[in-house]
Amino acid sequence: KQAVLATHNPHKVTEFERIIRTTRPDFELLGYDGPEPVEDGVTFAQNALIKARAACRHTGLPSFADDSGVSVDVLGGSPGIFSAYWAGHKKDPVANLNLLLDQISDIADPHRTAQFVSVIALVLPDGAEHTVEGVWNGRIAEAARGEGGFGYDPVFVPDGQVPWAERTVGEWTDAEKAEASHRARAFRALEPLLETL
Ligand code: ITT
Repeated sequence: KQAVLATHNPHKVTEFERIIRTTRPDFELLGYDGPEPVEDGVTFAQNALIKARAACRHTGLPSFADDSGVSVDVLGGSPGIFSAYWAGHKKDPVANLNLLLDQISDIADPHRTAQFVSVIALVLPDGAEHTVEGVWNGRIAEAARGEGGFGYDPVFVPDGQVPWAERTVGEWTDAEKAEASHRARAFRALEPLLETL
């Protein structure tokens, strides 16, 4: 069984490989370096579908894509679908998370709630389309910590940790993140559909 993973983000490839390996070692993820469509949707689901459709059209194979980001409650859900380019036209993860820290610098801890969101779209050559969503609740830290993961991981503190030993995702291991993340949650929801490929 195989499907194309339509992303140009190598971190997403590594994370999906790890997520899949634990429950579906037989499943083969094919890379994608075809044309990148314009992501002009207004929701995670629309953008995920745009990417998955383009890959399916280009390869003729079942294709899935992840559109994801961080939604901060006190910012009304921003950066959301604009997470990759929050600080400008160039994808600059450090500038992005510094801008976010700046924007909520006067907000105290209990109000720094946020979600990591991943929507995965699966598009099949016969035209069938599916989307699934994974949400990971947490808070934005006061400062960046840790070198792991990518993007906003150094400033995201997932809920459910022991209060005196809370770590940002940047301080988690790759294996820990692959168990708990928004991406893992979305993928688990997609798994029954992969059975039908
Ligand atoms: P593709 O569109 O090619 O998949 P991309 O990185 O541009 O790659 P998105 O448009 O979905 O993907 O943007 C996702 C952004 O959201 C990403 O660049 C990060 O800034 C943030 N993000 C998503 N998942 C994350 C995670 O697991 N940890 C930290 N930040 C994340």
